[in-house]
Amino acid sequence: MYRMLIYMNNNQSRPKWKLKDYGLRSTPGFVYQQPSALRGRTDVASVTSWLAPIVWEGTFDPTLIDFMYKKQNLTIATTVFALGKYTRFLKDFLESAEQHYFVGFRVQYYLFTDHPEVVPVVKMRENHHLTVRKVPSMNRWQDISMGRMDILEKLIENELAGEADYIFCLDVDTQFYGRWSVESLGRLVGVIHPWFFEAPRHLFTYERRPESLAYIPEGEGDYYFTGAAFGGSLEDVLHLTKTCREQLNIDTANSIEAVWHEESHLNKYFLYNKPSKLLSPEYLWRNINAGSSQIKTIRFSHVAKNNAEVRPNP
Ligand code: 5GW
Ligand code: MN
Repeated sequence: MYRMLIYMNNNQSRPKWKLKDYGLRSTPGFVYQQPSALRGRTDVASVTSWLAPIVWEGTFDPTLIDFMYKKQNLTIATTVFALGKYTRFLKDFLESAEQHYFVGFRVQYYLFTDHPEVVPVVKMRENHHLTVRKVPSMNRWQDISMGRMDILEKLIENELAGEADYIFCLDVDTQFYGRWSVESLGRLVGVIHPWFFEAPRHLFTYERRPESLAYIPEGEGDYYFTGAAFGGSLEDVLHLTKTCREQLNIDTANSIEAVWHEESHLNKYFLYNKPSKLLSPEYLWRNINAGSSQIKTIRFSHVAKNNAEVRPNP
């Protein structure tokens, strides 16, 4: 009896969001272009110093990876927040996502808004679903930063187990212009910020005051990551959101606000919890009209916005 109780407890304490991982399997007879041990992109790095891939156009074969991931029957949860006047971005965000985002795979969007009545009706592909959740209005940056991490943590912890395999958290003032799909999946995924991919680390806008828990000392730092897109497995993103939320809370209690809010905390997190995959700035570009020789395709980009017009008055 005693043993049986222990057994049952152990059984119940198994992580409920365990990542499906059957490896990547191909099939005899499935033909695709031969990968090369010699040729690849030479103008960009496609691997970090801790051997995580950096995804750029030309580093993966979409035909092959789509074929292998189809066998895994995955669901990708995707969160987006649209509070106040940011609801104006929803139509282009959702319509373009339905053109380019995980086409052929199961997607469950969770949209958090204080104005559910103005959410546009967008035709969803088969296997893509949108859930709208009402949240209280928040006006201050600090509340939105904190609120996002808190809501994400609760969503993963309480609702996503068994419902999704991976999650991405995206800004809404954005649009998709090209494929964003299974090549982006990994345990912990960060996107290199489009303004800093060419910059030395001392120019990164990390938090430099030791009083903040987002503090990164001079001489440290790998990349500068955007706060506008991150993701990974439920388990890893839960740990990320929990950590960032706790550290944002402690900073607030100490009356300090990190220079770039949750983006600063995210950068601190990624420095000491190395992402297993990095997405190049193709996965969050500055603006569709901006060019750069290394960016062969723009997949997702911030759209131009007038901050004074869309942000609440402080
Ligand atoms: C943003 C800045 C100051 C005060 C409020 C906001 C705000 C952010 C808002 O009023 N409504 C809102 O939905 N957001 C969410 O936070 C959106 O999903 C938005 O994409 C995300 C990050 O804010 P952004 O896009 O203004 O930040 P940047 O650094 O991309 O310009
Ligand atoms: Mn944004």
